[in-house]
Amino acid sequence: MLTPRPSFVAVLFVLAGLLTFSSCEDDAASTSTAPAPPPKITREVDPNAKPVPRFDADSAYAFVAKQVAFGPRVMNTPAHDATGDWLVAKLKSFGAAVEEQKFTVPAYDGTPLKSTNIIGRYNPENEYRIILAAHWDTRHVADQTDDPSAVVEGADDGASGVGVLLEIARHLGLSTPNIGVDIVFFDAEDYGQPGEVYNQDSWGLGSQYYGKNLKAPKPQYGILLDMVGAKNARFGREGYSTQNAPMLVDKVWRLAKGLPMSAAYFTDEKLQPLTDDHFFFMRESGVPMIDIINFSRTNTRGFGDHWHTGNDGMDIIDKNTLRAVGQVVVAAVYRDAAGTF
Ligand code: AHN
Ligand code: ZN
Repeated sequence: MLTPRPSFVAVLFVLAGLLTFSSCEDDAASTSTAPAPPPKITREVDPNAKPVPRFDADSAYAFVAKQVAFGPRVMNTPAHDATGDWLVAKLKSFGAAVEEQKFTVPAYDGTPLKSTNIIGRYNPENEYRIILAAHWDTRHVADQTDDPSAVVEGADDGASGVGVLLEIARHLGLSTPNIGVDIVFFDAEDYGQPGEVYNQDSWGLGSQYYGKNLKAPKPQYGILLDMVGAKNARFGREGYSTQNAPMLVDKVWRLAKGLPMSAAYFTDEKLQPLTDDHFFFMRESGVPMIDIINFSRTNTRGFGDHWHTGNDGMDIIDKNTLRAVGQVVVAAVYRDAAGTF
């Protein structure tokens, strides 16, 4: 099929391709590999940009405690649904345009999971946007402990990331930066199959659904927060993040190292790829997303002793950890809006 000069037909194909790319956001089906990322939009320095707010860790802590007080946010339970209603109301009160993306997906065991991704959008029409995400559901089994009576409260695993993002949403409402920001609470992340077989796709059902159904204007990149509240947490550089968005990881970690409240928490430890919502969101949408997640080889059990046990309650949450993460993320958002990220 190679010709010395481009044939008329080849030129037509190129033109058709250009037209397709300029007029149609939904080109995912045309490729067998990952869908194309959104077109890069160049950033300019804005001397009148809003200053970076001071992240209030007391406020974030209260948002975490409130979620935990509802009880475990396990799929298909009243506590889950009541928490969802509260999250929607909070995002609305912080001035976001709120969408409840409802869907039902079968779990690994066939259970239909009534799921809701909760999205709060700022500047919903803005072409340049970013996504900040965390999962809001709680694991249904404490499968990392032998104690049969253990219940996962999910203070760190779930509520911490949502609490940090609610505090960021509060600031976005008070002083909205000049970029689009999508705050997304993924549902049905933590209903993955327990036991010996590793069923990767049984995890992250909400992020899989959100990525598959992502509409324009698509975000340029994303930041996922998962388990960002435990005392002495450490955030290494997670494998899928580094593979897919090395520059973004560098920027965020460099930013963290310049902030006194954050520096010690963000390490240069290279982590293995971890199955989490960012992996599924990237796979389905083609939009790069990094994961800020408490994982280290120096933790006794990777994610920490409390992970998927009966010990994931408020007593392991430390405001200093919430602040360490929250201040980095809020700075990334406002600096990006200022053209200085
Ligand atoms: C797995 O355990 C396969 N991935 C970790 C993702 C996760 C679970 N995050 C919170 N809970
Ligand atoms: Zn979990």
